[in-house]
Amino acid sequence: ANNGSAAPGIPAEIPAIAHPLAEEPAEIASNINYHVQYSPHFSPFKFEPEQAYYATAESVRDRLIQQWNDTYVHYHKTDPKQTYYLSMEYLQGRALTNAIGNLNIQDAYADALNKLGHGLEEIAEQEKDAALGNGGLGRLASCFLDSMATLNLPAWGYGLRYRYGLFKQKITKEGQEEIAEDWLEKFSPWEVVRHDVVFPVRFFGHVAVSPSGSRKWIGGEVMKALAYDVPIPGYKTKNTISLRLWEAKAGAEDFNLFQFNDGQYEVAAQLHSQAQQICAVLYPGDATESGKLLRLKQQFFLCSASLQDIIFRFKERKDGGSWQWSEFPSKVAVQLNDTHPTLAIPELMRLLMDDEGLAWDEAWDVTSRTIAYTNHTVLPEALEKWSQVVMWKLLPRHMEIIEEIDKRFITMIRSSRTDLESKIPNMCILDNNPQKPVVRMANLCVVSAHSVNGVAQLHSDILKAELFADYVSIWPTKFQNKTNGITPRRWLRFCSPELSNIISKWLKTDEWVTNLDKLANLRKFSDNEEFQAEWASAKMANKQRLAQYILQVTGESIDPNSLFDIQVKRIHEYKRQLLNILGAIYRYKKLKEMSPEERKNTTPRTIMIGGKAFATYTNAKRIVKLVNDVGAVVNTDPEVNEYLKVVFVPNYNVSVAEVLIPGSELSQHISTAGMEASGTSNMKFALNGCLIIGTLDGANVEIREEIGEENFFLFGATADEVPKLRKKREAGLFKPDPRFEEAMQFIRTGAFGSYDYNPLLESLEGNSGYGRGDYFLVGHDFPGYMDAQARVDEAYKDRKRWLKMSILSTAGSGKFSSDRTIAQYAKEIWNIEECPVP
Ligand code: B1H
Repeated sequence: ANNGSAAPGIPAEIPAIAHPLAEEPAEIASNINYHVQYSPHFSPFKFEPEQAYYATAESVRDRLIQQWNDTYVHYHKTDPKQTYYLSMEYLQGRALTNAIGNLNIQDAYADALNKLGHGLEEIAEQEKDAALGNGGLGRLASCFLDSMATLNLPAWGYGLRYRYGLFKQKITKEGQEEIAEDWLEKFSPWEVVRHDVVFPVRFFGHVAVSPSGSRKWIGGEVMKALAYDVPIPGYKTKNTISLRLWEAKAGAEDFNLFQFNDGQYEVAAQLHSQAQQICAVLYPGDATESGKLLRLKQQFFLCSASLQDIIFRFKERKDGGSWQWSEFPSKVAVQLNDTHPTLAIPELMRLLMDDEGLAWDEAWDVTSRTIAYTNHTVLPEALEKWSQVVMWKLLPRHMEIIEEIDKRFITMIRSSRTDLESKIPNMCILDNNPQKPVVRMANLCVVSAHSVNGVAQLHSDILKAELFADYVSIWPTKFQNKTNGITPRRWLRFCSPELSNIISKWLKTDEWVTNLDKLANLRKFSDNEEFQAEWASAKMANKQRLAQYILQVTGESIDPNSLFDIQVKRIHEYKRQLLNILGAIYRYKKLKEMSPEERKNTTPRTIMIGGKAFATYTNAKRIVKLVNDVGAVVNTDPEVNEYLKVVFVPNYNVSVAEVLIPGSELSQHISTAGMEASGTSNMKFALNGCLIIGTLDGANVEIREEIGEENFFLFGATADEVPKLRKKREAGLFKPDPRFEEAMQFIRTGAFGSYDYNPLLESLEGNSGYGRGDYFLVGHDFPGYMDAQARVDEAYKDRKRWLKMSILSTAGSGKFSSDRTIAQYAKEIWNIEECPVP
C-alpha cells in the first residue's frame, strides 16, 4: 500500500485505504486515514484531535450509509404502514459515541484510534452538540427516534435544519449572557443533503376560485424546502432510520439579475434572504408566549414540506399500482409533537382537496384518521394561540379550511349534543374576540386528531379533568396516556460504562439494554455487600469525573466525598429553582451558626444547579444570578465550605447532562404539583441510581410507585390541593414558616451582594396574581422541603441504606425506557409493526 503522503503522526504501517465496512481495528484505522487524505476539510496533513474527529465520524458514517440504504430499500419494498414524527425540536446532542455504541464496535474503534495516537473519548469530545431544541420536549423527540430505530419500526422524524440551535450560556458578573452557537460552523459529518428531495412551500398570496367552484391557493412567495437527512442507527440492529431536516432555499430564478446589475443588491436577493431567515434560529422559548410571524412561517414550512414528502412517498411506493386515498391512513401515521406542527391538519386537508381533488368528507376522514396529537403542557402561556389576522395574511386557504372545520364542529354539537351548547365558546377553534381574534391550536388538534395523549398519568388525568374536559364526553376513547421515557443506551449504557458493566456482570447478561424491565432482577442484590461495594466504586468514579469537569468549567474544586445534589433543567418559576436555592441559603445560615463540633456532624453537600433561562424571562435570569451570587459567598467561606458548596453549572446541554447525571446522588424535581407535565431528567437520574427529592408531579408519581415510596424523598402540596391553597392565600390566610422568612430575610441583609433581589423576593410575597402572591407556592412547600432534606441528610449517613436505595432506584427504572413508550405509541396510536431489515 502506498502511504507516501501520510499526515505526520499517522504511523507508516497504516495505509490510507477505503474500508467502508471495516470491523477490524487495522482496517478501521486505514479507513480513518483514508478520510484524512481523501475527504479533506483542512489544509493537508494535520491530524490533531479535531481532524481525527471528522475523519473518525466519516468512517462511522460509511458503515451507517450502507445500513441506511438497506433500510430505505426494505421499507420501500415491503411498504409497511409508517409513522412520521413532526417536531419543531430535536435535542440530539453528540452522535459519535452513540453511533459507535449502537453499531457495537466501541472496542475496535478505541483500538483503531490508539493505533493512530488518539483516544476515543478525547476524539468524541471534539463534536459539537446538535442542539435543535430547548429542553425536555426536544430531547424526548430524540429519545423516541433512538427507540424507533432500535425497535425496527418504520418511523421517521421530520424537523427543521436551524443554523443556530439553542444559545450558549455564558455566566458573567451580570448573570446569564446568551451567545449564538453555530453547530454548522465547520460542518456536520452526520447530515446528507438530498438534492433530489425538494418541495415548494408558499406563503401569503390569495385563494382563486374556478368557475366550477374549486379553490386554489396562488400567488405570494414560494420557497423551496431541501431535505438534509441525519442517520439514526438502532442499537444492535441493521435498521437505521432518518431524521429529515428541511432547509429553506430560494432558487436562481428568484435572484433578480437585472436589479442586481442595477446596484439594488438587497432587493435583488430578497427572497434568498427571507429563505435564510426561516431556518436561521431555533425559537428560543420554552413555554413562553410569542406572536412572531417568523415562528408561524417556520411551523408551516415544516408541515408543508413534510406532508408533500409523505404524500410523494405514499404514491411512490404504490409504484404505478392502483390505490385509493382511503388507504392513506393505513399506510401513514403522523404524530404532532405538541401544537407546534398543528398546521399539518389544514395543510393535509388542502393538499387532498385542492391538489388531489378529494371532497371535504373524504379529505376529513383521511386527515383525522392519520393525525394524532401529543400535549406537553397545561401552562396557559404555552398554549398556542395565533392571531387570525396574521393567519389570514400568511395562510389564507388554511384559514378557510380552519373556519370550515370549526363551523362543522359547532354544527355537530348543536345537532347531537345540545347539552354542550354552553360549552361551545370554550370548545370551538376560533376565538372571535373582537379585541384579538385568535386560532386556538390545541382545540384544532383535539377536534381533528383521532388520538390526544398526555405524557404522564397525572398529566393525562389533568387534561381529561380540566383542559380538555368538555370534549371527553363526545370522544371518550380519544384521550390516552403515554408516559414519557428515555433511551437507556445514551442515558446509561454509554454515559456510564462503569455502572453498565457492573449491572451486566451481576445480571449475567446485557439484555437490559433493550429490555429495561430486566433491571428489576438487581433487587435481589440490593443488600449484597460485594455488589454494593462495586456499585459504590462505580458511582465514585463517576463523581470524580464530574468533579473534574466542574473544576475545568468553573474553577471550583468540589469534594467527591460530599453528597452530590443536582438540579438541572430549564430555569422556570414553576420548576422552583428558587425553592432549592432558598433551602441552600437556609442551610448556609444554620452552618454559620453552628460550632465547629456541630458542623462535623452534618452531611457535607455539593449543590449543583444548571439550566438556561429564556433570554427575556427576567425572573428566571434573576434566579441564575442569585445562584451564582450564593455560590460566590458560600464557596469562599472557610468556616463552612468543607460542608457546603453551591455551584452553578454553566451551559447545561445534552453532553453536560451525560457527565452530571452518572455522578449524581440526589436530584431535585420539585415543581409545583400539576405544572410539570412529565419531566424526563427525573427518569435519567433514577436510572443512574440517583435518589429523588420531589413533589407528586408529572412522572415523579410513577417513578415513586416503581422504585418504592421508601426510596423517594417526597414533600409538598398535591395537585388537587394547589388551587385551594392559592385561594386560601388570596384570602390572606397564609402564615409563612419562620424558616422561610429567615431565608428571605438573609438575602435582604445583602449577604449575597448588592444586586437588587427585591423583584424576586416580592414574587414570593403578597396575596394573589401570577408572579405575585407566590403563585408557585414556594412558601407553602418550604417547610416540607426542609424536612425532606433533613431526611436526606440522615439517610446519607447510613451508607448501606443509601446504597440500597440507590440500587433500588436503578432496579425500579425499567418502565421509563422510551422503548416501552414507543412500543405503546406503535400499538395503541399508530398501529404500526416492526419491520426488521434482513
Ligand atoms: C414541554 C414545552 C414547550 N412542554 C413551548 N411544553 C415551546 C412549550 O418553544 N416553545 O414555544 C417549547 C417547549 N416543553 C415539556 O415537555 C414539559 O414541560 C416536560 O414536563 C415534559 O417532560 C417534556 C416532554 O414531554
